[in-house]
Amino acid sequence: MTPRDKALFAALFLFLPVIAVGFDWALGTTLLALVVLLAVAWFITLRSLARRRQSPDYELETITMSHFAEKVRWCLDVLGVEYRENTWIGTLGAFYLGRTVPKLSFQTGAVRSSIGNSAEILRYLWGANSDDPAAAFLAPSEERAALEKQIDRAGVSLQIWVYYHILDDKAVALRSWGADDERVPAWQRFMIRLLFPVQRFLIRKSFRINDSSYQRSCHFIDEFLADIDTRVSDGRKSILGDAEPNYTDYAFAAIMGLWLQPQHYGGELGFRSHIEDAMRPRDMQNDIARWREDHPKAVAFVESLYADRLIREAQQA
Ligand SMILES: N[C@@H](CCC(=O)N[C@@H](CS)C(=O)NCC(=O)O)C(=O)O
Repeated sequence: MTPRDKALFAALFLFLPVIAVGFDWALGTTLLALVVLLAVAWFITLRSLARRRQSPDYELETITMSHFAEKVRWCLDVLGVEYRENTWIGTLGAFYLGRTVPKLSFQTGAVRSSIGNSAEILRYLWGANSDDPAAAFLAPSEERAALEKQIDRAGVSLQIWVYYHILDDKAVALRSWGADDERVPAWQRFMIRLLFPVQRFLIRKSFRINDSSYQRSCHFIDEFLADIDTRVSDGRKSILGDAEPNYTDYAFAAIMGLWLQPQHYGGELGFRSHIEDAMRPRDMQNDIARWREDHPKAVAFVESLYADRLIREAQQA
């Protein structure tokens, strides 16, 4: 069963009592409806087992705008494997299904397995492809793992930074969550508009969005950018000084892409709901201008990786 099927069935099971009461069904009719639902769910499970060979190697579950999904997407692109992207609306999956994105699914023997959390996904991709020379950029080391931790922490700080700025602007928040993204199923785009106040409340609470968390996040991002700015100021191709970029460089660019919004953000399959500069709240624009000005080498590093990505994808097309 695909995640979408699972969500649909979960909703149907959840609403069955309401439907039964609404239509004044007798107990027998309600039980019959329940049996039919279970039978259909079973049929879909069997069918998906039989059809497993038709699935692409990898399926990546994402939302419209996710820098952690971008990190994995970029590595899949560099690895050169085939994958399909399933784009969900932002926040619904997290708060109603308890899953985060990115989530990667793949065939393991007779079953399809999946794994969440970008760092673990990259470790899996390395483990599964380590005999392929094209996967060398994914090889982990102590130094890379330490840098990745910092990058991911900056990713969380950026989530707080984004939400601090956009939650009071419904149009921008809805667009960031994918309300205008045609790849997202229409029912999810409808639900996010309906549930907007609830989602906003849940996000505020779970990320503890307030003045001091915003200040702390900005401080961390600033310090981290300053550190990277110094490291790459000698024109190196990789933050850790390797001859070629590795996964930590793509991860850094992907995570910082959230605020830099390079033209090619999301690569071939990613972000399609651009937020124009002028649409961003004024204070957000000010932070961006300040980071750009204070950390020009780090910004140039990200932009050059995105430019290379564009060239590489044009060559592959
Ligand atoms: N540590 C996780 C963080 C993932 C995360 O926070 N993802 C956000 C999007 S950037 C998410 O899942 N949001 C849930 C949703 O919007 O449904 C990772 O590295 O994958």
